[in-house]
Amino acid sequence: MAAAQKRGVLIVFEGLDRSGKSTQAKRLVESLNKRAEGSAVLQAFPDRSSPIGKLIDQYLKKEIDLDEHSLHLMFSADRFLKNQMIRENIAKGIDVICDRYCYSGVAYSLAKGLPEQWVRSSDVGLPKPDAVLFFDVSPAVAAQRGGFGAERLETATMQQKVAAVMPTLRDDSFWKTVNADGDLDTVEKDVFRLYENLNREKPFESLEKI
Ligand code: NYM
Ligand code: MG
Repeated sequence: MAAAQKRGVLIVFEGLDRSGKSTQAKRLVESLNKRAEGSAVLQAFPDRSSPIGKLIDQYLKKEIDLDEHSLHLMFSADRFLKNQMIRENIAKGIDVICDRYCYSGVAYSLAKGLPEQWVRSSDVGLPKPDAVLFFDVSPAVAAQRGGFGAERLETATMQQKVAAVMPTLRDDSFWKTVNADGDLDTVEKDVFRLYENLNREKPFESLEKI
């Protein structure tokens, strides 16, 4: 009898801007696909190409204004549009790597002062990550990596607020800290070590709370 196929894993990269999470999420997917073609997919949130993501993109580029509550729900809805895709891939044994997830959603909205319980509720039911890799970058190193972008929310004040909130969302049962101050190759190796240690035997779950 053939061995039962192992499920894929859901890995989320979270952290502040310029912590290197997008670069490393891309590197992990590339290296997994080099080892076995089609074994991993990358999903950035917001997905700026989806109908909802296009509106979010316009907001971030300051082309349109949006009510903050609506915006929060749009970020959540953008993730739920990928709910089925994530679950199908995991069931097929394909790893899904996300560049940001609901923790960015909650952290940015709490940083803006939206009501906590309300903010934390709209992503309940999403696929639960097997691991959240929190990219911990020191302010000094982040500053060396270049200035802020021109998008909305990319300000020092907002980054400080998000930096204060993000660690409060931490759940040690599945969050892992990545020292993001290192050079690209060192961080890549650290990420890969964490990847290799993930447990594919335990059943895939949905988020019951955030
Ligand atoms: N952002 C991202 C939110 O405010 N809420 C969310 O749910 C998510 C996923 O959008 N400033 C913010 C964080 C970033 C911006 O930037 C998306 P990028 O560079 O595409 O990751
Ligand atoms: Mg960014």
